[in-house]
Amino acid sequence: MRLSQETLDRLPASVKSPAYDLGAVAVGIVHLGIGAFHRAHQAALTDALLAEDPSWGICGVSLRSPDTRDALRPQDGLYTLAVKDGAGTDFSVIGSVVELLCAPEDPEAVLRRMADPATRIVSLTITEKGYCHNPATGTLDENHPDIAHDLANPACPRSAIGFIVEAISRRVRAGIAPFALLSCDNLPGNGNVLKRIVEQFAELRDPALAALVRNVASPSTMVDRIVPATTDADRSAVAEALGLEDAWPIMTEPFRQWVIEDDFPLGRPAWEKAGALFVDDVSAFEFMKLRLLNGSHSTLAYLGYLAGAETVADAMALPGMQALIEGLMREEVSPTLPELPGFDLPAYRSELLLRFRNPALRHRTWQIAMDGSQKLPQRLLGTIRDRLQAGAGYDRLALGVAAWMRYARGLDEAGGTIDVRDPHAGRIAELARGLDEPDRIVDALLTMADVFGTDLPASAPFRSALIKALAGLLQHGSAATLRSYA
Ligand code: CS2
Repeated sequence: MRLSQETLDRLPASVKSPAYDLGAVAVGIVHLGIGAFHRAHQAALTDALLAEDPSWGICGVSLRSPDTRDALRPQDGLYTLAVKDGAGTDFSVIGSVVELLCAPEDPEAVLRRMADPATRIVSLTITEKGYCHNPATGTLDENHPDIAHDLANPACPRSAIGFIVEAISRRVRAGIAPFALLSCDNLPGNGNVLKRIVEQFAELRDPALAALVRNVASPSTMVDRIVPATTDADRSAVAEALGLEDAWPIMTEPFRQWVIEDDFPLGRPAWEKAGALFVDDVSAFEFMKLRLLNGSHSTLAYLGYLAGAETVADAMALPGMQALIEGLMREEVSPTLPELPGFDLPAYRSELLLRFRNPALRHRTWQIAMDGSQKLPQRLLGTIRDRLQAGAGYDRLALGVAAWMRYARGLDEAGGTIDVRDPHAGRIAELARGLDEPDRIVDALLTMADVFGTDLPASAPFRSALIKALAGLLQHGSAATLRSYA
C-alpha cells in the first residue's frame, strides 16, 4: 500500500504527519527545481507553518525530468523525511508540496501558476549550472543553448530564467505585482546573481521588459542541510518504518540552517518560527558556509573518491583527511571570512567535522564531485584569491583544486574510467587528452577562464602550487598524499 492522503491514518504513532488540514492548503510558492534538497529544507520548514497559514503551499516544478512528479503525484505530494544520525532516525511525512508540474511536458501550466496572483514567491534550487551563467564572472552566458532557445521562444521557455522573465512579463501586463525571487542555491550573493541574470536576459528580449524586472525583489539566502541522494535501501527502510511504500523519501541530517534577507513585497511565510534567521545582509553567512562547508566538501570528495572512499564518512576516516580538512578550514579559509560578531566560528568548524563524519548518512563522494567547473570558483578559488592577495599560504586549497584536475581528467588511480558529471566534462577531457605531465595538465585546464578567470592563470605562484600538488597526486596517489597530513 502507498503513502497518500487516504492512507495517512495508517501511519504508526512514531511517524509524524501533517498536523493541519491538507485540503485547505493553497499554492503561494512556486518552487523551480523540486529535488531532494528543497524537500529536506524549505519544504520541511514551510510544512511546520501551514497550520497557522495554509496559503503558503508549494507548487514543485521539475525543469527536466518527470521523475519527481511521477513519484509524488500518486502520493498526493506527500513524502517522508528521514532525519538520521548515529543515534537513530526520525521519520515525518511532509505535506507542503501540494502540486507537482513537469515543465518540459507543459510549460504553459508552469507559466499560468507563476502568473497567478496567489503566487507571491518563486523560489529556486536549480543547482549552479541551472543559472546558465559564467561561474567566474556571475553573468549570463548568452550562448548557452537553453538561453538561445528561450530568447527565440519566449512563451515556451526551458530555463528557469526564461520562465521567470516570461511570468513577470505576463503578471505586469495583467496588472499583478511581481513575485519575490528566492534563490536557494550555493552561489555567493545568490539573489544578486539571479537578479543580474534575469535583467540581462530581459534586456536581450526587450529593453522595456528589463525596466520592469529591475524592481523585482530578489533577497539572497544561505541554505544548509546535507541531503544525500535516496537509494533503494533507503526506500526499503522507510517502507518498513511506515508500513507504507513511499516512492521517493528523503534522507537528511538533523542540522539545518537558513539565513534570509527580508525582502518580500507580497509577504512570506513566518519561516523564522521554523528556525530561519532573517538578516539585512546575508553575505558573511554565505562566505562562511560556501568556503568552509562546501570548500571542504569538494576537497574531500575529489581526494576521497581518488583514494577509493565511497562516502563522505569513509573519506573522513582516511588517515590524514580529518587533519587536512581541519587545517584547511582553520588556517587557510577562516582568515578570509568577514566578521560575524558574536558567532562562534571554532564551534561551527568542529560541528562541520562531526557532520561530515555522520555515520548514518551515505553521502557519496561521487555526488559531491559533480559539476566541479561550476562549484570551484565560489568554494575554493575565491578563497585562494584572497590568500594570494594577503601573501598567505593556501597549499591545502591548492591540493583540492589539483584533486579536481586529477578527477576531472576522467581516469582513476588504477587507470579506470571515472563517470565525470559536469556540463564541461567533454571540454575538460579534450583539454587534458593525452597529457601526463602535471605542468601540461595544469596549463591546459587553466585556460578555462570561465572557471579560473584571467587573474589566477596569470599568477606564477598559483600555477606552481597546483603543479606541485598535482605532481604529488600523480606520483604517490591520494591516500599517500593524505597520510602526509596525519
Ligand atoms: C555538496 C552540497 O553536493 C555538493 O556539492 O557540497 O550539496 C552540500 O551538501 C550542501 O550545500 C549542504 O548544505
